Amino acid sequence: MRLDVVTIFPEYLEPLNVSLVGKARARGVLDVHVHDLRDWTHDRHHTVDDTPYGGGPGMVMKTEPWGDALDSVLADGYERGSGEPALIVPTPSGRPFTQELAVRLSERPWLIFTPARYEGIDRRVVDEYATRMPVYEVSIGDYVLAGGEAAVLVVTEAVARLLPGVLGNAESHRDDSFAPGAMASLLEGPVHTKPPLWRGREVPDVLLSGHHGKIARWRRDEALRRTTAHRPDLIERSGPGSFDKKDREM
Ligand code: 6GU
Repeated sequence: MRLDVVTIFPEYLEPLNVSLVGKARARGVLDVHVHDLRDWTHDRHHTVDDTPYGGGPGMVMKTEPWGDALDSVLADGYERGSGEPALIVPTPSGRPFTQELAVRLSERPWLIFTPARYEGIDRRVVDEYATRMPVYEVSIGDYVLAGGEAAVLVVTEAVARLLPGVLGNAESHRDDSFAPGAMASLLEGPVHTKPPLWRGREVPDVLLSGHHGKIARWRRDEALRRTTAHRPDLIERSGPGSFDKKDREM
């Protein structure tokens, strides 16, 4: 998969060299290109923003640098046969970024990210590229960041770990919170490892019992307890009866 990021803070994307995403790059699973938006400015001050039409606070990112940057990135990718691009526009007014969207994005060959600073990018830029490729405007949560770069790191990590050959153990995302399947819509419960006794605290007996049926039921009960406490909305959303008492007792 090819990833392009156009930003005024290329150094903000340094974490893409580390850990799981860094390893995916080293293995050739991910081909990452980070670009400085100011490379496509032509004035002495490398201006990327201007005052908003209609008034109001803050500044808006200008059309021309973004247009020239995206044209250049697209030309390079097409030349190299990178496949069909999709544009990912991080914005607090986007659709929620979910595991389902991460899975869909992980199936695409080429993602181009446009993290903005200030009050966002002139709307005409998104409208222009939306005529040429799928555009996903995404928000990573109900809070406001100073810019989209942190969201690019979030989306990239969620997508990269789904790519074949990135996670050591292919089963590792089977039980993820939010993964489809039997535990769908439940958060993962607690986990334990050796030693069996630490500062007077024991690992729950059931986990040492070797009784796989009992272990599976305990894990499901704990997942349900945790979901009820932290995300009651996930239980509501799954519909009445999904997690009633009878079901829980299996
Ligand atoms: Cl993608 N960008 C910004 N600036 N703030 C956010 C966000 C994105 N997602 C949630 N808050």
